[in-house]
Amino acid sequence: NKVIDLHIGALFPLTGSSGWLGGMGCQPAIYMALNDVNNARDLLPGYHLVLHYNDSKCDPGLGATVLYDLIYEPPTKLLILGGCSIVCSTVAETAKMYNLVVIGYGSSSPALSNRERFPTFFRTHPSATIHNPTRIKLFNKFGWKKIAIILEAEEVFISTGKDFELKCKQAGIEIITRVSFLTDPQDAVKSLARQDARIIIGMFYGGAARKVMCEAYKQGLYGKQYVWFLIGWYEDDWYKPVPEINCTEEQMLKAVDGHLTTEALILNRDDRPTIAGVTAKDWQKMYDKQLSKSIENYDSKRKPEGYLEAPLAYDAIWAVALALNKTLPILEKKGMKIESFDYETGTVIKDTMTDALKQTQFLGVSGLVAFSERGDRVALTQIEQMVKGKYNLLGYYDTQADNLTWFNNEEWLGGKPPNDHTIIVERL
Ligand code: ABU
Repeated sequence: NKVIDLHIGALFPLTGSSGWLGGMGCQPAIYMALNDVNNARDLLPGYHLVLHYNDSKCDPGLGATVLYDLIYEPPTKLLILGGCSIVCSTVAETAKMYNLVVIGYGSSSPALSNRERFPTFFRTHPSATIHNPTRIKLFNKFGWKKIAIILEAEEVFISTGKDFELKCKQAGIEIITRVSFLTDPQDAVKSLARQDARIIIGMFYGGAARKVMCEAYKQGLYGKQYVWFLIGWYEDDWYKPVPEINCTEEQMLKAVDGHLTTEALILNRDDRPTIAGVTAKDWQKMYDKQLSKSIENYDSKRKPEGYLEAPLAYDAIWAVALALNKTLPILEKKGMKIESFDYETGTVIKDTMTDALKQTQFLGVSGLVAFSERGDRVALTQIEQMVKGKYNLLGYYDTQADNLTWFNNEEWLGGKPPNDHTIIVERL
């Protein structure tokens, strides 16, 4: 029997100088998954998934061009995979007009949970709101009541910041200032210094993080009186200066010393076999091997961006394959075939696919994959601290059970956690 190709379009943020360039780590995981689903005997019998992709550089403008090329260059794509949030928003808003379902493997923006704006969008990546209860748990643990926020003016961080402020208000925590910047954080960091900010939440992409922390060094916002909370999905050596950063490695190391990070735990933690047929730990070993084959001169000590999110990318393909598999008999009953999908008249196929995705549930390498009405994943968060350029694990937080597992590994430059404001000691 003839095997029919089903075509999937993908945008990978592979190169560029800003945003999240996680395509490097996620693309090999997606090819692993394609290989596995195409070889799974009972899945999509008679069909073969084929990927067509291009580099979005995590740039929304370029992302739109890549999307139009994927749409208008034959063959017709059945759905689209998207990476970073700022590209995914553009892609998901446009794709719905072509009856295209979009699956985000690397998009954390809470704004993407808006079903009215993004009715055909699903993601395996947890929403960035997942960090906020963890941050508040830590403020309470260390007695911090006055918090400052600095964010890159992108929807992903603005919407995470809004959720954070709301949760702080509910917890009786004061936001003493919220500053944002487009490209140059100099004025925003100055403003933090003027407001006597001590506990500072930073929400930005890795490239901007380098600029902010270099500026923090210049303005003296580092050391024993300050605690920075940053996002945990940057590469381990993200703080190392690049040509556009005007700080030395030594200065950057001083600025980032002691900062805390929060991040969703993305690899399944128990020893049950996952959809990959192996435990998540074994899958990780297979993925590590795949990386050394896919990336030229791969240095296993220097993980590519997107390494952390690779399980989400792998599971995204399985979610697609399982959902498509579910649509086949439904479409058959209606006298339709999935390969007859086209952008103008594809409403029934698109609706059948979105319904199938909503019902799709499986144990992926990233844990339980299920798409709630709002499309969000639930996950544990992990808290780390950078000491002398290396991240140490401090603990885990389970938001749903309100359970903080803490290893007492934190190190404070002043021997104890700093105060959240200047304490004025009056002399008699
Ligand atoms: N963990 C990567 C998230 C990147 C993004 O939301 O754009």
